[in-house]
Amino acid sequence: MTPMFDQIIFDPRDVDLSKGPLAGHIDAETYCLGAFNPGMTRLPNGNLLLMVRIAEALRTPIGDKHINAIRWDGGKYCLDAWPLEMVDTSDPRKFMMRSAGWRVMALTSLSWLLPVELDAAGRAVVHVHYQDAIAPRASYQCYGVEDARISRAGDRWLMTTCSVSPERHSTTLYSSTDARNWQLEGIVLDHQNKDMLIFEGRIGGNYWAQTRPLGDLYFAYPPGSDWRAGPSINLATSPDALHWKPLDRPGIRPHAATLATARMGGGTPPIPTDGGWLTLWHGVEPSGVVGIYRTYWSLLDARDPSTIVATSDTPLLEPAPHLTEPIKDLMYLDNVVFTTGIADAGDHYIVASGEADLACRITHVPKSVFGL
Ligand code: MAN
Repeated sequence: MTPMFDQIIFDPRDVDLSKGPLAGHIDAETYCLGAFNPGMTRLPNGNLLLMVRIAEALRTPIGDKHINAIRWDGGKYCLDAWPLEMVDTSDPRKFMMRSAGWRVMALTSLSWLLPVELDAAGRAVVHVHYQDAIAPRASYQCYGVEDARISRAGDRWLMTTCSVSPERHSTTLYSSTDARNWQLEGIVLDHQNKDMLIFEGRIGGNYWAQTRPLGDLYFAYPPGSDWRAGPSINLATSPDALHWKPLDRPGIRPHAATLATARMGGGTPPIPTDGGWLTLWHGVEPSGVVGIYRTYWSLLDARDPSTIVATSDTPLLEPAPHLTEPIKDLMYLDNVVFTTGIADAGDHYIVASGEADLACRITHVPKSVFGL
């Protein structure tokens, strides 16, 4: 596929942290590690809204044989100092505690959400709404709010985010009647759930969502099975978007025939099309510390989204080093494209992704790619 438009639209150089929610709260210099993984929706004025994940990190996290992490603490922010000998810092996004009997980590940055308004075509930034930034507000988000996904649901908007804390790593919901002022509705999926996408439309009166429970224990499919055990995209339904019942049937699963999608998770909220629900998702090929993230697509049956009507094993989007070339000095990992938003634009879709956990990438994809 040759996209009609494929560019980095917003990156850390565009972020003014002195206008952000942490400004003045931390007695240490911070910088923008990444401005990425943007949720996206169309605003009432026709423009596009990106909810950009700003990962704000300490300029000098290590000192005096300790590594520091930022934490929200009831309206204030504080630094926690961990002795270096206690931690493993090989993943640039996090550090792992060595002594725990299971995997325990802390983050090298704290994320919050910055509303960035684009023009209707998604080609240029129109305004950055610092005053409407979303920062942690509850103890279950004390390590940050990440990876917004926005769905239009009738006359309101629903936004899922990943909330990070020692209490749990959960999915939280925000709602809005104008996509500008967001109300925190609380946790909707418990520990080890992120990448929750609410369908843009109801089925049988219910809300539907793709979910992605994440653990480190899975049961093997029998030898010769089409499927590979591991993180997959499941489905859930809800009468009110707050209380969710997992669907008994599986959703999108890793195929045994390829390692390219050995791990997977939802990307964009499923949107209705003539061919069924269009969903973009990420597949991860194990490689190095983080893996190679690519974007794939599927069309799901309009009345039974557990049935896949069409899909392709050719990636829709791959990491694009040529796009991040001008900001390569800011890169701290590579081989990641993480698609998080989609908007209809007539003969094509505008697709929003995080590139390399660093910047926001906008790609225009002709509908014909999906047979639409
Ligand atoms: C993973 C990555 C990070 C993220 C943490 C916590 O390690 O997706 O970017 O901060 O999970 O959600």
